[in-house]
Amino acid sequence: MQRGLLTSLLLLCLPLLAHAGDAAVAVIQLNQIGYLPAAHKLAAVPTDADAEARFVVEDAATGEPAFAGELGAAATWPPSNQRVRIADFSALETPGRYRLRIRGLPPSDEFVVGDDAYAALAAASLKAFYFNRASMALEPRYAGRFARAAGHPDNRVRVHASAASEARPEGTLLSAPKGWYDAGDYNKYIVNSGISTWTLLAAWEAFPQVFAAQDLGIPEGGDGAADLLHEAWWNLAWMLDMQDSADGGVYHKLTTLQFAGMVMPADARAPRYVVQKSTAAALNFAAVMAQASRVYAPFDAQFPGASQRMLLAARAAWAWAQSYPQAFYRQPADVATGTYGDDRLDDEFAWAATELYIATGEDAFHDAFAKRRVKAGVASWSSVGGLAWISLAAHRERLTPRASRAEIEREVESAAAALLRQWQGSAYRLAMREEDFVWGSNAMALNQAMLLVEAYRLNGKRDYLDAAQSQLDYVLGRNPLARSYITGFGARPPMHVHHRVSEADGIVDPVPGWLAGGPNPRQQDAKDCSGHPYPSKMPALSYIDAVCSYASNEVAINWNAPLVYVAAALQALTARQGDDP
Ligand code: G3I
Ligand code: 9MR
Repeated sequence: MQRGLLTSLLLLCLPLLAHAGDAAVAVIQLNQIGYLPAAHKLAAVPTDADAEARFVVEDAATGEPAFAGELGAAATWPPSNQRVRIADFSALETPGRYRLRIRGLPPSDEFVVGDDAYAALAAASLKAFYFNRASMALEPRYAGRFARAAGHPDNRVRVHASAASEARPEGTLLSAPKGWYDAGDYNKYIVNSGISTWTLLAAWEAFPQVFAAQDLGIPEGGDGAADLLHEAWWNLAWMLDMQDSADGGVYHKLTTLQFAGMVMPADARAPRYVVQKSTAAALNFAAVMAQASRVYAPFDAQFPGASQRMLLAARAAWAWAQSYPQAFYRQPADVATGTYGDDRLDDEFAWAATELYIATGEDAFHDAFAKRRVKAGVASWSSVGGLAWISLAAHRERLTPRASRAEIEREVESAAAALLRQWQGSAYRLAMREEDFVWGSNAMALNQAMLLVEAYRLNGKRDYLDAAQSQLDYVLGRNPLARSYITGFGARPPMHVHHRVSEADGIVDPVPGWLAGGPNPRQQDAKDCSGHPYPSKMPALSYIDAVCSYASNEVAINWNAPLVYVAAALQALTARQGDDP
């Protein structure tokens, strides 16, 4: 109790100190869930605290010391302009519940070392997608206290003027139900659905054993296909309806004209529209449908005809994009919701071509990929070239001779090696640099982790896995704000995410399993957050746990997907230390 109070007081002071440019806050920062026994285990200790160099890890119940060590040298981390020292207790492998102690500081949060340290996280971060389903009531037996009425049937959606065609003039009614709400808002955007769905299916392809063992408690499943495949199908079914069968084009989004208020889905009844067909939407759609066609191929009994239908849909969207390579999304004057606009589409062309190449084995698609000359790198909704390379790496043993296995390995490894160097050179032992603190910076950390995991799967070099572990530690508490950024997980999770359901449902706790967007020094929401000023302009401190803060505290499907991936990857790979990855 006393310790809790002291820690809370220190945490309250933290933003003030940070704002004042003071470097130190006397709180030991570590992953507030814990670690797998074989994991790399680091804590960060701000230095100006009058701390000793020696640290002890003790059993949380008995206080018996389990491990002791010396802190590393102090160094400055530019994103928060703080000096920290690192405690490395990787050698502590005995399962248990622990805390870390340093004389002069309050003891750390408690954490576990255990064989299934991330099983609950991997499940909850995926269950979050179920909680964001459109067009379906969430029943208590699946949703527990987060049960809610259905919203957005989306079976009478209007064709917006920007999307009108001869066969479907403005005002035509279409049906495009299901799918996931994008984020804290209730709209559905093809571009962002693309990378989100792809990342989940890539996680399934890489770590099927983790997902096969999951029972998410969703309405579907138990039929020999992993719950992940059923969850992803909810969104794929919607995406398929976003394609105009007359020409293969794909609408950019399904949306209201304005963002809804902070109300429950069933109370958000403004008319919905499909808006402008775009090249970006067609290519994201083509990539995901091609990938899904191969993922679902062995499950034709559970998803009859789906695999074949998705491949045809992918080809049609690809063909449309060849005819309209520059149909960039332009937000119509009467539409104010998310844009997901992107005028650089080399990476989208390369990604779609790659997924079609892997699905069909047709060399023409490989040529279309190679022509775009995209590099491997950390992915985001607007930058998807790295996804092409990850897919090539995952399937490198089965490609046609047109693809160079050596080139694929070199490309992925060299992109990850840059991240590894950043991790090694960082005071906080993180790959994140100042410029990485964009809108959704926490997902940047996890997309970096994903690339590191991919390199580890190629080269088996342990550092890459350790660096990925560090990135997960960051979102779970080894950060200068000493907080977990995942709802329902860790000692100090976000409580006021910009998520309409969490705000409107009358339940104190937010819907669990969601990653908050994270620190973002551009603070684009400052005008809407006058009651909750940002504590600092420093990149890694520019965060507020306030519902007004859509630029630092929203949740989104494309941010949760790499969390699912990384939690599953560490669960699968760390447990097998010593084996070939
Ligand atoms: O274009 C510049 C780029 O040149 C520069 O390198 C970069 C550096 O920060 O900034 C770039 O633009 C940013 C853009 O994202 C691309 O990363 C904008 O400043 C930034 O405002 C923009 O933020 C996007 C935000 O919507 C506002 O449009 C986020 O990436 C995107 O995740 C977010 O998505 C929203 C949806 O629109 C609506 N639903 C919720 C969802 C999550 O907040
Ligand atoms: O709630 C909206 C959120 O989902 C979006 O990510 C964000 C940026 O597009 O916009 C939010 O809506 C805000 C709008 O942009 C400005 N006025 C306040 C709205 C939040 O209540």
